[in-house]
Amino acid sequence: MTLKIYGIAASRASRPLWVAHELGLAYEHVPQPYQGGATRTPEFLALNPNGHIPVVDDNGVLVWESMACALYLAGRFQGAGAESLAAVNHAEQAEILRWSFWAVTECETDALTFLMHRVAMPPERRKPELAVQAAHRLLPALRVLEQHLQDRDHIAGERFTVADICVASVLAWVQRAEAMPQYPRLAGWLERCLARPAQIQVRALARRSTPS
Ligand SMILES: N[C@@H](CCC(=O)N[C@@H](CS)C(=O)NCC(=O)O)C(=O)O
Repeated sequence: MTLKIYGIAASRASRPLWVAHELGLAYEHVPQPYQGGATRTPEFLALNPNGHIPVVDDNGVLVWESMACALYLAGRFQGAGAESLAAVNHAEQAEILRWSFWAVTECETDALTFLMHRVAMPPERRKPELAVQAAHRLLPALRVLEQHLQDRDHIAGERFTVADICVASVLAWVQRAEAMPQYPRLAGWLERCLARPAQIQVRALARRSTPS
């Protein structure tokens, strides 16, 4: 098999994995862990010198940075019988790029802080006030997306695209934030994204890779 996706699904590797499942791609999943220095071996650093997952290896074409991996796969592959996840014109491309970059630059840091201090870290290490502050800082950005979604069901174009994956994969981390009900269009869109079969499959993979 020539397409490989490195990274356990309970990580940002879920982004390219989500694209692969939406498109029904044949790929090899290498469930590379990231804890305990696992991404700092010479072998892994040859794939990604930053020492992070995910990495996509498309027959020797190496892609790292999770959003780049998702955007690359969506542009490179068309699913059998599936509608394209990639842009079909320049206007859609502009939407896909701007919202994907928006998710990582305007939302990801605070969304991750919220996730870690509200949900993911062991309770004794959580600082609840950090989760509250991060959620508060996110409000203006969430308001921008709420307005964008007022008269549309998807982030870009008239259908589900890779932009929905890039943005939903970040905002999933704050799905349970108290402020969400203030943003009903965003909350409804996020719920629909996370209910997609491909996303459910990736979450099942993630559960298998998370020690209980
Ligand atoms: N901006 C990068 C961040 C990648 C990243 O930090 N990945 C984490 C897992 S979600 C990782 O590999 N951490 C291991 C480490 O930094 O040593 C991306 O989006 O791909």
